[in-house]
Amino acid sequence: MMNQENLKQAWQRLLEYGSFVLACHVRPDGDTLGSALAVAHVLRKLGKDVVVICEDIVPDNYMFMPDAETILTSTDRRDFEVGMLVDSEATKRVGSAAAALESAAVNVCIDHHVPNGEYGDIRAVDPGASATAVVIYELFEANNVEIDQEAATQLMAALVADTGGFRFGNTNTRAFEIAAKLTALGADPSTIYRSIFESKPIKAALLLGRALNSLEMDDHERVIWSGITQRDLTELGSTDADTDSIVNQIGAVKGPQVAILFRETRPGSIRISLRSRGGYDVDRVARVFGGGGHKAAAGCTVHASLEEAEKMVVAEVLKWMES
Ligand SMILES: [Mn+2]
Repeated sequence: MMNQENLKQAWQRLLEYGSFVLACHVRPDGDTLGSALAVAHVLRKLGKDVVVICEDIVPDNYMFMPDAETILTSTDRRDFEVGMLVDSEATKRVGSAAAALESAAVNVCIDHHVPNGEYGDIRAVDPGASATAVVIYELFEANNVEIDQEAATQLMAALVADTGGFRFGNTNTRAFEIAAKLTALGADPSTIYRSIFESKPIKAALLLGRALNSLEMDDHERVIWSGITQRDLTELGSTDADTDSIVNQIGAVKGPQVAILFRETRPGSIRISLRSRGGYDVDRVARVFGGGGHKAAAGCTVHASLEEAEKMVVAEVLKWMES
């Protein structure tokens, strides 16, 4: 947890300014969206001029969050006093929103990823936090900022999303304590959970069906994987966003240590998502193919046919396992 004095200083410095641009990262998740919305909501209530930018369209399952419809995909304005990165630590993660951020007089970073750099004149970064929403909650609490039902819902959605509904390895006592407080402030865990995780379009469910139908495992059942072709997407009228949670479903099979989803994003280009359990490091495997991520979740892109990509990556995983 960040030191109270630093949280107080950071917030007091922010309040000196009047106009803010907040940038969510590309391929947005619930944490970047809910966290940015909560900061925007609170600042607007204080009479500030706030714009939230997310280059990619907000996924349907996050549209229930209060103020989600106010998020813009871009802005031509270059007159913001403050530019804020929310849930990322480098402007290259926010696409075209970087220009508005870089033109701002003051740069701010609120994040929970392990820092690679030192972006921002004002920083609230805590790698020990389950979500950026935790850092923001603590920022509000340290400064006696009123968290209304809207802000509580935005923060709770962010926390639920980043912890996979309090199931992932990043779930800790702070996450539960803050969730309890947000619930007391009016966030409804059941509605939030259902909106995020149980609001799949039928085409996404059918796509998951295809992926589960074509599951494969190596002879020793250490790795499990499946592939989705362009044809699968076209036939079901699905988009890439419909593939997002499939790898977690593959990883729900008992036995294998590593689950992989191969997605043909266009002919000859395969995007690969890897998940592991039992401490096996898939980041190392993703790096071999120019990608990366975390120990338990990583990704990369391979230029090959779907079949070739499956062979190469599974072989690499098995090689690491045997070494
Ligand atoms: Mn996050």
